[in-house]
Amino acid sequence: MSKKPRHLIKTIYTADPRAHVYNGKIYVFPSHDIDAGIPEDDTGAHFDMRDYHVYSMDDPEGDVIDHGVALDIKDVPWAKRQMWSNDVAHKDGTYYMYFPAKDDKDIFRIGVAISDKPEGPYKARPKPMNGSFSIDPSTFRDDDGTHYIYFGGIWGGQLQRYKTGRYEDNDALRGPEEPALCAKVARLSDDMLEFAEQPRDVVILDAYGNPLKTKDENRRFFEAAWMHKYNGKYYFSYSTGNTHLLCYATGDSPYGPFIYQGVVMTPVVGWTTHHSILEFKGKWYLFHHDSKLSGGKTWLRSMKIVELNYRQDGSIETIDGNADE
Ligand code: FUB
Repeated sequence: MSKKPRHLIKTIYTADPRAHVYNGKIYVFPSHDIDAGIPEDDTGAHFDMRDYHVYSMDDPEGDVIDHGVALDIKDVPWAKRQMWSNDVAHKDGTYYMYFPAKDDKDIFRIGVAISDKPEGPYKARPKPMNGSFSIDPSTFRDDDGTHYIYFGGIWGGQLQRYKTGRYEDNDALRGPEEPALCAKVARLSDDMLEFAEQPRDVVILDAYGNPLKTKDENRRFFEAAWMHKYNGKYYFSYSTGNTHLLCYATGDSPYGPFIYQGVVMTPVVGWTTHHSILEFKGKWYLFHHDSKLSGGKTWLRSMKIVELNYRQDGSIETIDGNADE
């Protein structure tokens, strides 16, 4: 594969691709961007998505199959709007889709929908996960079979409303010198339907062992949490949001703490950047998105793939987010 990103789908707009290997194929679970005619604002109201498609490919260079609508908001009893970035986990022949949406109080919650096939269709549970909040759930299965869920996003993702440990209708972030808000991680219950524990902070430290500060906008977590493992190390990667970088930090446990390492991808066209990292047949790939095909419209993005390389010391070579196909 060329070192330049390639678009995966040009028929509809797709964003936030989360990729996994199931049954020897790559399955991609993106958001489905639409033009809902809602003006752009800091709460992300212009991202008014209403369903999810699932895609598969036999290999990273191959044709991309669109399996159609796997879950529609009209079939989710508790969800009112904004189906943002989702992800899927597999256990004992069942596939579990985790997805955020706003409820009737305009608060993001995370729901679960179930299928016996990765491509769906998925049947939503009647209520969101107990104690769930914010956005961008992603799943990680460790080598011992334990499943974890990572989630969270500041600004429109509402994570700041939980900064005291409980919900407050207050969107102020912490002060610039205070530790930045963290993504969250929780082990999933044996039945995969709930948190098995109170979600914990995914703490990112600088090289001196200090938590990154709120003012450190080029390095602190904003949204798009993703976990992968390489050579026995845990790699936590994420978007810095308003500084438009995909960054990563490494640690010795799925809970962290993680030490900041660097940039996975420089800014793409469009405000958001969001990704997943996948190994397939011994090579590594970054799935991501940009807004090139829509002429830069933030809310109309298209998913892409590019090869990702590690150096000898385990660091990731930074990818140019603006390279042409
Ligand atoms: O797709 C809507 C939101 O945009 C996602 O939840 C964020 O991560 C950003 O990509």
